[in-house]
Amino acid sequence: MAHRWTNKLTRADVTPEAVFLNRRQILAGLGAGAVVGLPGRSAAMEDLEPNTLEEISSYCNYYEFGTGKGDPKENAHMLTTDPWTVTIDGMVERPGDYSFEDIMSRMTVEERIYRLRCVEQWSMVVPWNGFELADLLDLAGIAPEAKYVAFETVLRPEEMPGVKIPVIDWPYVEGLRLDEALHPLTIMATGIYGKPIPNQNGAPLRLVVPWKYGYKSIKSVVKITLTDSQPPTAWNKYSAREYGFYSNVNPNVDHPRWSQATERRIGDGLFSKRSPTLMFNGYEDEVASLYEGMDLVKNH
Ligand SMILES: Nc1nc2c(c(=O)[nH]1)N[C@H]1C(S)=C(S)[C@@H](COP(=O)(O)O)O[C@H]1N2
Ligand SMILES: [Mo]
Repeated sequence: MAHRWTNKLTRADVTPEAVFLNRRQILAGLGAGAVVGLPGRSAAMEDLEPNTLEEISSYCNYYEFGTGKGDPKENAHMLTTDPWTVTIDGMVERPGDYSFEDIMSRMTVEERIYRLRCVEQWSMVVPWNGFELADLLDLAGIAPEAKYVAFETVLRPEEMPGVKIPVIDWPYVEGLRLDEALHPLTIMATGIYGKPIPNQNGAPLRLVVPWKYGYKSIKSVVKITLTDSQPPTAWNKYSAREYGFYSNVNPNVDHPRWSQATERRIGDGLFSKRSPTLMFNGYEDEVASLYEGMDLVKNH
């Protein structure tokens, strides 16, 4: 397909998790000084050392299962993810209900290792398995008048104990401009470390937009609507002053209540050195052109 992009951050094959755990232990044993001296390891590569599946699936934000970081792991087993249907409607040629099996049978799943930067100043690195959102939208055929893509998470109060509390105006909704949605970095993830995505991470399929704050990556998607007007987003409805539509990772634009200049990597320990946050979460070369001429303070 024309929009195929060679991901320089991705290994060709899924490396078994055990290899990574082993490598981490070896690196920990050598100490930081020795790591820097290892041949063939650039600083950027070191930074993209994936977190363990245990870390990724234990420290989660999925408020439908509770607001504590450990709540989703505790409660998300209640979510029924099979059967699963994604409704694709609005400005498309072939609106309808697409079953998860049907989608999977038509997609090529590949691995993408992305840094996830949460607005709460933590980050982790996740080896996702997924496919480009553009390929999913191609199934339905984008109508020429479409300008935005709206997403919706499943809402099942009987399976989601967290929705009893109206933290968010449920269901959780998100939106992207069409060019952001079609960017080859934007994926629908269906797995982590080559296994089906854990429920607490958004099973059976979730959006991942690596240059935006984590909350743009909406979980357990049941509805995708192509539209010509900017869609509402869950956190913008909660507080428009704090959470804009774009939500691009930007170390120069602080959240009104805290700085976004640095981040703490999950797994490094609470007292480890914080790292500087990178513009567009390190994906500046790939995505800066989408925002040329835009005021990124106003359009935060
Ligand atoms: N439906 C839904 N999607 C969601 C959230 C949520 O509470 N509900 N939290 C978001 C936030 S704030 C972050 S940081 C990421 C976290 O993804 P992870 O838990 O898989 O790391 O999911 C995002 N997607
Ligand atoms: Mo987040």
